[in-house]
Amino acid sequence: MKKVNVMLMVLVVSLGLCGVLRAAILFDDFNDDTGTVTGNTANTGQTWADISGRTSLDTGTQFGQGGTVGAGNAVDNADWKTNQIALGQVVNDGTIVVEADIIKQHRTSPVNEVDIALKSSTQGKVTTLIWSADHLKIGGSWTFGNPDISLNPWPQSNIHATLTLNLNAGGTNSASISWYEIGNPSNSGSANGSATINGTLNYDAVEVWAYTAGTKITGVDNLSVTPEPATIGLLLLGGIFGLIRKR
Ligand SMILES: [Ca+2]
Ligand SMILES: [Ca+2]
Repeated sequence: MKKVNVMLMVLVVSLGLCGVLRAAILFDDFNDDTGTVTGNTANTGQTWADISGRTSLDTGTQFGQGGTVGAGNAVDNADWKTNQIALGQVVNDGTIVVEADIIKQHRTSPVNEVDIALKSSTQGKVTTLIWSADHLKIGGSWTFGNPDISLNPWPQSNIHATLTLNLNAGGTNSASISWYEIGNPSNSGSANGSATINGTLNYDAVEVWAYTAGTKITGVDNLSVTPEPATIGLLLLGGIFGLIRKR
C-alpha cells in the first residue's frame, strides 16, 4: 500500500477514535420525557432521581428549544425544583465540558435562577454554573475563584451556557465559563476562573436547580457533559505518524 494511502487511513481511523473519545458521557434532550423529570432517562441511559426533600422539575415544551420538550419550573409561587443524575463514572482528569440551553425569564425581587451543578457525591462538593439576575457565574464549594460575567446586553430569556473544567488528577485544576444568547449569538461572553484548586476532584453526578416566582419560567434543554481529552487524540496521531516515518 502506498505510504500516502496508509497515512490517510491512519488519519481517518485516528479522527474516528477522537470522535469516540469526545462523545458525551451524559446527554439529555428531554424530548421523550413526560411528567416530572424523576424516573425519566437521559439519551445516554442514566435515570433522573429526586433530591431528598425537594420537588422534581417538570417537563414541557415551554422549557425546550425549537418546540421540543425541556425540563424546568413554571410554578406560580416562589419555589425551587430540582433533580439529580449520576454520570455512571468518575471524571477527574482532562477537559470536561458541561453545556446546556437555559431559559430564564427575567424577574426581580426575588430573582429567578437556574443552577447546573457538577457534583462529587463522594467528596460532598459541587462546582455550580449559575445564571441569576443578569450574571452567569460559578458558585458552590469548588468555585475556582468565582468567575462572574455580567450579561450585557441583557438576553431576554434563552442562552447557551458552558462550564469548562481543566482537570488534572492530583495536580492543578482550573475552570472557565462562557455563554451566548440563542438566536443572537454575537451577544456572548466568557470568563476564566481567577483561582485554581489542587488535588483530585472526583465529579460523578449532575444536579439541575430551577427557581422561579410569579408567572415567569426557568429551565434547561440539551444538557450534556463531554470529556474532551484532546491531548490523548493528538498524542495518538503524533505517535502513529512517528511510527510511519520510521518505516
Ligand atoms: Ca428538547
Ligand atoms: Ca430523556
